[in-house]
Amino acid sequence: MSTVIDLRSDTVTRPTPAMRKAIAEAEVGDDVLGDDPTVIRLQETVAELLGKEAACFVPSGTMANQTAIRAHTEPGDEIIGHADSHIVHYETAAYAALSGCTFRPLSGEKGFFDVDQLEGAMRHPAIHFPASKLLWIENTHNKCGGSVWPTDQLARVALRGRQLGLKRHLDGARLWNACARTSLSPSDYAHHFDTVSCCFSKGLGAPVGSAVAGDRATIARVHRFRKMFGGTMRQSGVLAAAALYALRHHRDRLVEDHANAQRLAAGLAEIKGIELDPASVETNMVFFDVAAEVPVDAAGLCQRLKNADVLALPSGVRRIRMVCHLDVSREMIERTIRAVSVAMGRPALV
Ligand code: TLP
Repeated sequence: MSTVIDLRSDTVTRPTPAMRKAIAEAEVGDDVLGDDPTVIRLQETVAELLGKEAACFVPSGTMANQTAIRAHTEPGDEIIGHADSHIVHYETAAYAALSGCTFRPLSGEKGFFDVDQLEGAMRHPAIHFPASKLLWIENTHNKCGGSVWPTDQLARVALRGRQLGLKRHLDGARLWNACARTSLSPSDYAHHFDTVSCCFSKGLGAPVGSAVAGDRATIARVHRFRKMFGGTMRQSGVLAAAALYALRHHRDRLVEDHANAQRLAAGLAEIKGIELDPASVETNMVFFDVAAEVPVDAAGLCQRLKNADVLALPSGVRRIRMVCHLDVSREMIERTIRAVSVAMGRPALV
């Protein structure tokens, strides 16, 4: 019997038996009243890991980003970041709806930009303009390929942001993948930022949860806005226990996902009609294009793959994303390569 290979996202993982055991054994309390011991432990663990004073556990990456934006800004403020940031494409314009902010989009290969662009995007203080307030960096960068910011460039841009008086936030939904790629620690990245969001339910395999870390005063505001946005939970220690388990046991294995992504990219690149440079794959994501002359587009190819029990998501008219994670084995990668070959009308390689 063939099992479904789900490469739509690294969010699709299911808790392992050991994680479920940790969930079952979690000590809990009412976190609205601030007395869930497992949530407290998770928040302390995350703060320490990121080298920050405090952290706040939230239900999703979106809420992590949006509470951080709300904590740093006032209506009429502007966020400066890459045009393909997750908050631009996939968070329902919440920075505008919930915080009353605008977004100043910068371009740049792989989701990166440099100091001159940042300087050029700053608004002069005048009555007409929004106020430049928050520098936004995403690492790894999702829509731009799971790319990892070059460390010196990230340090340079973040430093200039501080000199220009900006608050600086890192969307670190996949910070763990960046660390696995570079061998830098989470705090090596986090110290360039005022706040960092990180996630337990993407590469790390927990069912639910993200966190925001920063200084005590800012995280107190994040706690307030989490409540306002409806994200403060009661006995959420059951979720925090899964996150703690994931942090402890699933970070080191991310290199396996990266190796699987490399193998997948190498295999797909051999298929005629697939456009993919394996060198573009830096972490757990593989993006490729279906060549213009192929008589099927991304949605059509994904449908054919679904019929073969391989799930992937279109990320453009001819672009497809596949994401490696905890529930994807090397054998599944080989099966995926064969399935794509067949779906493209090529004989399956054995
Ligand atoms: N990304 C999801 C989808 O929303 C696209 C995915 O499948 O990759 N920041 C980044 C960089 C993200 O990739 C995501 C989720 C989030 C924030 C939001 O996290 P959630 O889905 O937990 O709200």
